[in-house]
Amino acid sequence: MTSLNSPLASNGNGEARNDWTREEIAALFDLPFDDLMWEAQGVHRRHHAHGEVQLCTLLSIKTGGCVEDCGYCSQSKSADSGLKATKLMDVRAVLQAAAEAKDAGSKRFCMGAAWRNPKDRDMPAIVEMVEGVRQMGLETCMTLGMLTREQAQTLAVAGLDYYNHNIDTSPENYENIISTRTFQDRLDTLEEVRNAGINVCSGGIVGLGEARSDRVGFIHALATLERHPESVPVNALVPVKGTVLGDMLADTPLAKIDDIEFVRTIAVARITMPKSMVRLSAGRESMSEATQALCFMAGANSIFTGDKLLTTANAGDGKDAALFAKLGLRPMESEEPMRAQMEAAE
Ligand code: SAM
Ligand code: DTB
Ligand code: SF4
Repeated sequence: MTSLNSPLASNGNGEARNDWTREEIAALFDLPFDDLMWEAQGVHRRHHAHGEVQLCTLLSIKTGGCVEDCGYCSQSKSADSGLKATKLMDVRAVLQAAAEAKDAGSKRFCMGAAWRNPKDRDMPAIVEMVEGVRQMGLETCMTLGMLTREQAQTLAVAGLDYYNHNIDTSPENYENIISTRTFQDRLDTLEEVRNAGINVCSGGIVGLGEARSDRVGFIHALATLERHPESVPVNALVPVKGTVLGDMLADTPLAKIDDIEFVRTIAVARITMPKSMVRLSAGRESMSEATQALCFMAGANSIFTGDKLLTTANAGDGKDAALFAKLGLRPMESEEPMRAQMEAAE
């Protein structure tokens, strides 16, 4: 078992470790729950302003009709979810939605497209969206599928702050969830994003019917990247009728991820990637306040706000405001100055 006195999360000089072994990560998952939470809280308080939660807003700028076959996704052509496919949104409509998100207190605006990869003819509109949202003083994030080197560089020049590209699950479970691309394809795009100088947002989904060892493998893959992703979204599967995994969950309700196991995953992400923002992402709508509170205690410090994620429902601003008041949480002002302060104090 991992010693609780060891400098688990850093290599002793304040740098985040990227030499985690699977055994070490499995040992964290195996800790008694209170030891795991204690350790995660300690790491969280050493590296972040505790009690502050970053608010991000999602917008689906191109919905449905996706040629990929991700087993969880309502937007895949292979799913029978009844979702109507749309074209890429008009730039002005995107900027209008961003302005509304800003008025609601959001600091990051994440734009998602149901593409395997963007076509070069889409890039001018994408660039206009990034530039326009940035001019409003919001942090920008895009998730558009796989990128070529040139596309990553175009987004970097446009000033894109973050690119979201999830590895989703362990390398060995990947082909059970998605057959139209490989785990290595994901890593290749992450490398292009990193090399272009864009901040990396990469995480995954739990509750796909995966084994604990897959959750270990998922965190291990992220925590051993040369540089940890700046943002790590952890999604709980939102079961959508007509998708392979949504239907699986409807048929076998016992396959639903246990709440405590979900909290453990957040805690292990926090400990192994101490400086990253860990986002409690999809799945909050059906999560109790108590489970969400445990996720924040385990080190989650970012959420998606608003009534809608991309195509499914989210908890909503009213519920979140009430939860923040109950828990004494505060919306984070902006991540960058906060990170600089924490690093200066280390
Ligand atoms: N097409 C792009 C891609 O796959 O990278 C961007 C959009 S995709 C919807 C972004 C991420 O949302 C996925 O990688 C997955 O982690 C998450 N996601 C999609 N559907 C979900 C669901 N039903 N429940 C939980 N997370 C989901
Ligand atoms: C991420 O990890 N989760 C977000 C964002 N990145 C793009 C998407 C969640 C989607 C949930 C299902 C839906 O609304 O379609
Ligand atoms: Fe397409 Fe992304 Fe959905 Fe996969 S997760 S089907 S790539 S939109």
